[in-house]
Amino acid sequence: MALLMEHQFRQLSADRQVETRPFLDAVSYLPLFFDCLGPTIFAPIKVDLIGNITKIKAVYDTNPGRYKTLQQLLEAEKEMCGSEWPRVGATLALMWLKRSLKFIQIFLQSLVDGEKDQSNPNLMRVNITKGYDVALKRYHGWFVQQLFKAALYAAPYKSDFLKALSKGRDVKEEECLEKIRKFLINFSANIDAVYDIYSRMNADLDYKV
Ligand code: 0SG
Repeated sequence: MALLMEHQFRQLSADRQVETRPFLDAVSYLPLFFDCLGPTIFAPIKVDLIGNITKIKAVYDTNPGRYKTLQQLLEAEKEMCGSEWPRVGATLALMWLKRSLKFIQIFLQSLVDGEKDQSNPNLMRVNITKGYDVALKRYHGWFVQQLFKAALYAAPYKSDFLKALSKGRDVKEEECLEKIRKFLINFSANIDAVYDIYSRMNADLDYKV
């Protein structure tokens, strides 16, 4: 849990604008989240996530003043890229990144809500599947969906996952879940705000990979 709590997302201000720099700082620790699920098998997912973050950061670094908020960044690319937008640059990278973040959000929320397989309460398949169904499934074709189903069986036990999130320390499950609850407050608000930008700007694309 230390992993998440040490790198909290910023509380949004009243206008719900997401500032690019703090957002990038906070998401840069999230690839480690997939190490807690399984460092080897989930390495390709981590690579994909790091690729998204690197791409957004590369665009931001070209003009931090102009791209102070994520909305400004999307608006600038929309203006610059014409008909290719939104399937370009940081707009495309953030479109996929937000889906991975939504997966993490729904998965963790389901854990703290106590959703479980009553006959195997230490498994997390119910929680992981919920995250996947809500955030990603519709964007994956048959092959990737089968990969997901297979990968589900490599997911760790909840107790091992919570221990990994706590950087190897033995912590009580309820204590850990309480910290996740706190982490989710700002995390969820940031993700919801990013989804709202895509919806307002009609920037989301519905194709499958
Ligand atoms: C979901 C399957 C999990 C299986 C894990 C084990 C085996 C791994 C096998 C590899 C499959 C990994 C899944 C990756 C899928 C990616 O194809 C998609 C789409 O990726 C985007 O594609 C890129 O992220 C974009 O990068 S960008 O920064 O340059 O813009 C871009 O390349 C885009 C293509 O765009 S196009 O040119 O077509 O317009 N990525 C995802 O779906 C995110 C994956 C998150 C998975 C999270 C959770 C699963 C957890 C499982 C736990 C049991």
